[in-house]
Amino acid sequence: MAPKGFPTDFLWGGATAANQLEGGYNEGGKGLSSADMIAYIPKDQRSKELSHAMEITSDRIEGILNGEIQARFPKRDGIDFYHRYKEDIALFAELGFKVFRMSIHWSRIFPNGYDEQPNEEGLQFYDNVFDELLKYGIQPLVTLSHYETPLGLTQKYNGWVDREVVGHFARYAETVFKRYKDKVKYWLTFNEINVITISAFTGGGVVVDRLDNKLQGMYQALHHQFVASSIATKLCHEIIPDAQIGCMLARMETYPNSCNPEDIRKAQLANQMNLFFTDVHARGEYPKFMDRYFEENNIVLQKEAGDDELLKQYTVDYISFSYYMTIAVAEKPTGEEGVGNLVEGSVVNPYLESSDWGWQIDPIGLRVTLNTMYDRYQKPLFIVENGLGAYDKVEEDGSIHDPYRIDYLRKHIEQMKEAVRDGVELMGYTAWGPIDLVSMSTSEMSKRYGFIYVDQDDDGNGTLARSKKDSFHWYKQVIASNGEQL
Ligand code: BGP
Repeated sequence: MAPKGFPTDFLWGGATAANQLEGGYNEGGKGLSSADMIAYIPKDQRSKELSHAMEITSDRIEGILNGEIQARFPKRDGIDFYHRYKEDIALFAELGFKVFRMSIHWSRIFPNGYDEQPNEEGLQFYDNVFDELLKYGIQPLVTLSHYETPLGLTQKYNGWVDREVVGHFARYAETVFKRYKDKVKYWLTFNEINVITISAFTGGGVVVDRLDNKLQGMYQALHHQFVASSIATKLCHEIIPDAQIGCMLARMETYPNSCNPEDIRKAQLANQMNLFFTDVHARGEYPKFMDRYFEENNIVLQKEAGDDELLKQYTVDYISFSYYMTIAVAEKPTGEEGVGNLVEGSVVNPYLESSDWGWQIDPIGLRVTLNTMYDRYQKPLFIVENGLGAYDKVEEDGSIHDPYRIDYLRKHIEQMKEAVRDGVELMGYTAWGPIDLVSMSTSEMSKRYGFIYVDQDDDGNGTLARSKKDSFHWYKQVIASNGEQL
């Protein structure tokens, strides 16, 4: 019989990343990371690219380091979770969270990435955070690398393009597995692993102007991350036998713009190129269709002996992904281009509404995605990011009415429930940015996702005080009713 609702052990919660949440970019012995190199570009000077972090050049890094270019830090480097984690976690507990997704900022533990010894103060900070979560019965779900490659690894090796980084990552993973083995049972290796082929700096600390062949470098860096992910999976199972470790993909379900077979084929290829990443993580081998892509783009991966066996043997326990929107493509696109130039030939889907940032809102697409992925892998799935970035208004009495956010989330959760009825094995759902945090793609504070409002503006001014939005009370009831009261 098809299940009627969510399983009783369904993991409801929220998701964050250290670099957008913590602040304290230079406190407690932390080194700089790729995330700290994101320059702040005011809205009117930005292009329509999804992210201003797309191509970070050597000059830009230099400019940030010598203070000529304004970086996100020190004013916009988070919302001060570093000092306020107790207050924030108490609010998550009030929401009824079963799980809290966060990342360990790698450069808090190994400030340069290649250091021999970890930084005790950084390790202690995460001990404190995990203890606080567990005090309320909230399970931490920890991402090892959320766009946070230590800058030292960029400077020394040009990031993940160099095989040496695999060893440094393995040491970092082993260090945190050993340290937190009694506290953390859910792990993720790389956030949105596919982003490395869109923005090599964001995903892998790779400065592309230092590469002779951009595509070759990006895919080589990716191969190193696949290998590192398998090594981390192996280590995790050895050190924490009762833990589960997964991968993470920015899922971009892509629709053909019409039933013209040319559009259908274009969409199929875009989906293959997106699912390729989870194919390697979950099936343990490169899919055949990538051979042609590599050949046509003169990409020759340098693999070491044993890599293929490693990928095959240490596949992930579950597959997680972020889901914000879908994309439509046409072989011969006309009209306005879809958001972010993420997929070549993208067009605006006339059947869908868009957020203020042009991300097309598609709850049914989430059901489609869940079914597609479960059909393909038959592994448990976990939605670890979903939400609506929106402008919020604080009323004179301090209240914040955000029915648009409730509407977005409600419709997506309804479709999740349908997918569970379709037979999809879904472990949990963590809404992105349960507390307002700094936007990844724009560095804005005003692109808000939270149930909890944070008083900080785009220039980093504000009291940082926390307050509850209407959606806070709504999500609390969703969790308490295990998704029945939407
Ligand atoms: C994902 C990232 C997150 C996050 C989210 C929302 O791609 O994993 O770090 O920020 O997108 O994006 P944005 O902050 O740009 O709205």
